[in-house]
Amino acid sequence: MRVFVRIAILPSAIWCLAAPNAACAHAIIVSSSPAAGATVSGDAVAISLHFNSRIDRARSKLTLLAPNGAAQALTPAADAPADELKAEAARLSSGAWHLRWQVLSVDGHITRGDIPFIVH
Ligand SMILES: [Cu+2]
Repeated sequence: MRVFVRIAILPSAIWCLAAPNAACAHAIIVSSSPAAGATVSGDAVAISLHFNSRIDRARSKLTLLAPNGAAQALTPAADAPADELKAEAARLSSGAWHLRWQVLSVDGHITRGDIPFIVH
């Protein structure tokens, strides 16, 4: 299982590198459903991304990429815990999908990643 994480370097990131402590708490993904590389059955998928710190949900994005490359924005559920993004995806065709996430953590840093999964 491999999850790619890129950290956007903002001016405050320099401070972050100089002081790698509690002031540097950008959001790293801890676990996800579906997991990277997972195969899921059926055409409806409950999406849940768990991060190591609180995130700013209003400034975070979830995008589903279909097997044909079409992108669809998902609206994160408002009632999820402060360190999770949850969404529902329905009517998924069979094939190779990607879930792209971008989150803003409370320390002001943006992290992003891409979770590939198969709908069977
Ligand atoms: Cu940070």
